Amino acid sequence: MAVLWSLKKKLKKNEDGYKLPTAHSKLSPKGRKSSLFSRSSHRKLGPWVLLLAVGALFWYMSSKAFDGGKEVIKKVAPPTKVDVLEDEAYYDFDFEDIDPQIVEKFDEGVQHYLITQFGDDVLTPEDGEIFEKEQQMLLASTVEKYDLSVFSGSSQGAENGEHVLLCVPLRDAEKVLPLMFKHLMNLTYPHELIDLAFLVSDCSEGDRTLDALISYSRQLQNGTLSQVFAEMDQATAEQVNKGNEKLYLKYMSPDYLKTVEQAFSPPFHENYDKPFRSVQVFQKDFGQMIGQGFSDRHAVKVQGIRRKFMGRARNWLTANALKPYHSWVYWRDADVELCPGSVIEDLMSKGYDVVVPNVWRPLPEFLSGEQPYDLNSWMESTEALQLAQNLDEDDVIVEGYAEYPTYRVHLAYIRDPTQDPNNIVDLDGVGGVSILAKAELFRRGIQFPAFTFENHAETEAFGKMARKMGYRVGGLPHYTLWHIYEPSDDDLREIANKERENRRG
Ligand SMILES: Nc1nc2c(ncn2[C@@H]2O[C@H](COP(=O)(O)OP(=O)(O)OP(=O)(O)O)[C@@H](O)[C@H]2O)c(=O)[nH]1
Ligand SMILES: *[C@@H]1O[C@H](CO)[C@@H](O)[C@H](O)[C@H]1NC(C)=O
Ligand SMILES: *[C@@H]1O[C@H](CO)[C@@H](O)[C@H](O)[C@H]1NC(C)=O
Ligand SMILES: [Mg+2]
Repeated sequence: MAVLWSLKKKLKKNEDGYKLPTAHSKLSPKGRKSSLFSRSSHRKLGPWVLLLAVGALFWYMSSKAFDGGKEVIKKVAPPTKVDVLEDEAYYDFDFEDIDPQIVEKFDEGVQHYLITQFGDDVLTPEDGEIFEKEQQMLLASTVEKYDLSVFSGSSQGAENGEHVLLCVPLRDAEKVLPLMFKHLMNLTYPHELIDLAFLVSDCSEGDRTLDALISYSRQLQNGTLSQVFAEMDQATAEQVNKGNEKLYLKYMSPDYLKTVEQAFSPPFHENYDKPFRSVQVFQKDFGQMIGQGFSDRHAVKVQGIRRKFMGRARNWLTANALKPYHSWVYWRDADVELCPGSVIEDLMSKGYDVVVPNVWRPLPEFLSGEQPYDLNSWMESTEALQLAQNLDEDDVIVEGYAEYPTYRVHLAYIRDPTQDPNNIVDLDGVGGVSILAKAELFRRGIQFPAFTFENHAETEAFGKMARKMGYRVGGLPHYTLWHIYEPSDDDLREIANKERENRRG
C-alpha cells in the first residue's frame, strides 16, 4: 500500500495546474485571507472579523470627521482585523474580469423596445417587421429549441447517435473508483455520446472520494487513465508478491478470480481510451447518517431511511444533469466487479423503457461460491400486495428479510447461466445497480421516490411508478453483472477461524 500511496502522491504532484473546483469558484474570495470566512476551518472567526470590520468602519468614519485625510486609514489598520478589508482582491473579485471596452463592444447594436400593453398597435407595420426580426435574432442567440420527440430513444441508440446520461452516485467510494473507471472505459457504447455525471454525498471525515474522482476524471478525459492504472496496478502487484494479498481471496473460486483477472487485462476494445462527451462532478450532502460499512447498511431497520436518502440523491442528480438532448439515462453503481462492455447497447436493444440486468455476487467457496445479490428486481405477488395492505402507509417493504415474506419472483433467483442472455421478463420493482431508462420517463416526472410510494422507496418505487404510468419495465434473468464481494463481519470471523485451524493442523 505504501508504494501505491507514494505513487498516487507523485501522480498528483505532476498534474500541472490541477486544482479542486472550489479553488476556482467565482463566489469564493481569493487568497489566504478568504479562509477567515470559510465555514470549515475558522467557523467562529467569521462573525468576529465582521464585527471588527464594522467597528473599524465606525472608527474610521468618526475619526475622519475630525482628522480627514489618508493618515487615518493607517491608524485603523492594526494587524489582523483590517487585514481582510485591505485585500483588494476580495472586493474586486466579481468585477476584475470585466473590461469596459469589451462590454461596450457588446452594447453596440443593442436595440431597446418599449412595448405597451397593446404593443402591436403602436408599431407601424415597418417597425413591426423590424421588431419581429430583431426579436427572432435575440431569441436565436439566447434560447435553444429542442424537438423532444427526436430524443425519445430507440433500441439502436448507438447507430442513431443517441445521447446517454450516465449517472453514478458515490459515497465513501475512493477505493472502488479505479474499478469503476475501468468499467466506464470498457463501455463500447460510443464514449462521445455519453455524458458522465457523478454525485458524491455524505462521505466520512477524511474520505477522499471527491479528490480522487476529479483526478481520475481529468486523466480519463486526457486519454491517459489506463496508463495511470497500469502503473498503479504494477505497484499493487509488487505489494501482493510481498505477501500483502487480501486474505479472503484465498477462499474464492479460482475460476472466478481468473475471469476477473482476464476481464481487467488487455487487449481492450479500440475506443477504450477515448474521452467521454463530458464529465460532471457534483458534491452535495443529504444528511445520510447510516454507515457505509457492509453490516451497517444491511440492517433491516435502516433500509427504508437509507433508500429514501438515496432517492433524494438520485433525483437531485437527474434534475441537475439531464439535458433535453439525452435520449437515455443509465444508472450504474460503482461497486460492480464484472460487466459486459456492451451493457448499454444490450439493455437498449430490448425495446423496453426501463431495463435491468441480473446482479449476482461471488462468495468464498465455503459459502457456496456465488449468490443471487440484487433482490430489488422483482415481479409483484398477491402475497406482497396483501402484506402491504396491513402495513402503515409509510412503511417500506424490503426484500430479502424475514420480516417481509413477499413471495415475489426475484430476477436474481430465475437465472440460468445456460439460457439465452437476451431473454427478458416484465418486472415491477427494479434494483439500482444498473438501470437503463428512457430519458423521457424523467421528463414526465417519474423519479426515485424519497418517500413511501406503494410501500416502496427509491429504485423499487421507480419501477412501480414507471409501470403505473404505462411504461414497460423489464429485466434480463440470464444476463449477469457481478457485484464485488465485501466480506461481512461474520465472514471475516469464519475466515479467521479457518486460518487458525490451518495453522494448527
Ligand atoms: N450519493 C450517494 N451515493 C451513495 C449513497 N449511498 C451509497 N451510494 C453509492 O451508491 C452506489 C450503491 O451503493 P451501495 O452501498 O452498494 O448500496 P446498494 O447497492 O443499494 O446496496 P448493496 O446491495 O449493499 O450493494 C455506490 O456507488 C455507492 O457509492 C448516498 O447516500 N449518497
Ligand atoms: C495529457 O496527455 C498527454 C499525452 O497524451 C500528456 O503529455 C499530458 O501530461 C497529459 N496531461 C495531464 C494533465 O496528465
Ligand atoms: C469488458 O468488456 C468485455 C467485453 O464485453 C468483457 O469480456 C469484460 O469482462 C469486461 N471487463 C470487466 C472488468 O468487466
Ligand atoms: Mg452495492
